[in-house]
Amino acid sequence: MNNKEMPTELRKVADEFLNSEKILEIIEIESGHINQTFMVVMPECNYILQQINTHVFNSPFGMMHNIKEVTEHIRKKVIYEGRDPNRAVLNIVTSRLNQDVVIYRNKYWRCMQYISGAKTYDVIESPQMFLEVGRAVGEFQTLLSDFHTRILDDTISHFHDTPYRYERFQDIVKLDKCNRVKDCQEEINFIISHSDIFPSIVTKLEKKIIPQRVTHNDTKLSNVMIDDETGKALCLIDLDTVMKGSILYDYGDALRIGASIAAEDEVNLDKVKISLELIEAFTRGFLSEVKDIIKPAETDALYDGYLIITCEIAMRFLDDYLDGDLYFRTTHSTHNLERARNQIKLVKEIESSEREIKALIKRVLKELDYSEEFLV
Ligand code: GN1
Ligand code: MG
Repeated sequence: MNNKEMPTELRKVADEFLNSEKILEIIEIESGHINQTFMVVMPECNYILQQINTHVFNSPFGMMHNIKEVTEHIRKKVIYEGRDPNRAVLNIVTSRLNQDVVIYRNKYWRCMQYISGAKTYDVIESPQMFLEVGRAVGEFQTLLSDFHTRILDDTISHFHDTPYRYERFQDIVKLDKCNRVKDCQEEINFIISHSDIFPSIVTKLEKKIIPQRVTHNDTKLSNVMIDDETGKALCLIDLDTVMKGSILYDYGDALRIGASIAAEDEVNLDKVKISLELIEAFTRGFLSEVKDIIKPAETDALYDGYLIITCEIAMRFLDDYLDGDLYFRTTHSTHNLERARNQIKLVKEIESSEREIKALIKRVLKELDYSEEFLV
């Protein structure tokens, strides 16, 4: 829509952050399952205007506090390293009144710079591209390894607390408020049959076998900006869920989408397959960046991260289907069920390649000269 066609609400909000006179166009971007996103096209550069979904993020100020703190920390480091802070980190645009969030008619909005000459992808195009993504996910961990988790709000509590989510899932199944259990008993049984694997990461965190870190928690491929010219991954975006967590979920979530040949809602399950070549490329990029910070107890459990997060997301899609599609944005009534089936197929693929995946992780660790304690 051009400046004249723009709804008054959008124009008013844009005007709080930018000079709306100069706006050439506002385009709605369909990507992302939670917030509503618009690209604001201006003569010099573009911006992202987002309406925050406060049903999901009930503390928008806490969320923005996390994003501000984390991006500030990364910005200082990339400047020190001589890199361009406009491309190597997400940049928040504040309002005329210097606020990170503008509230207009009870809706919460925020604005960010769009990195020009770069974009995100929904499906990976080559192993080299995925190696780059692995580097970006690993680098994010390394840049934040000296950032204290206590500074951050728990934006969504129990976000990757898989056993907690399983408890809620069982309640939703029992309630069956939309009478949909009958459509997906097989899928429900699949989740139940995998529930024994759910606690392993949170238990290790609780027992301090693995460390709590500042993690991204939503490392899906479409949250990584890739430079059009160089093909290099520039930075991670969508920092809404940055909070304390385990590196294992970040590793696994990136593979969940990036190493799958098909899109997350592909309904032809024959197409839903994992690529060992892609897993290896990502693992190489990731492990090359985290070498100085990762612990043997973490590299030992990388496979578990991949399996558990994929199962967790399958459960979350199924949960939302049973709950009447209140959480994830959907385009049709069976969308969440289709996503759940897709993710369940991925879980089966991951399980049948367990030996190969574990072997390739070891191979990469060796190739990158990780010390003996990582190789036993
Ligand atoms: C949601 O907003 P988006 O699309 O980046 C979700 C993630 C899921 C993902 C599945 C806050 O991410 O946890 O992994 O969908 N974000 C939230 O595609 O729940
Ligand atoms: Mg998100």
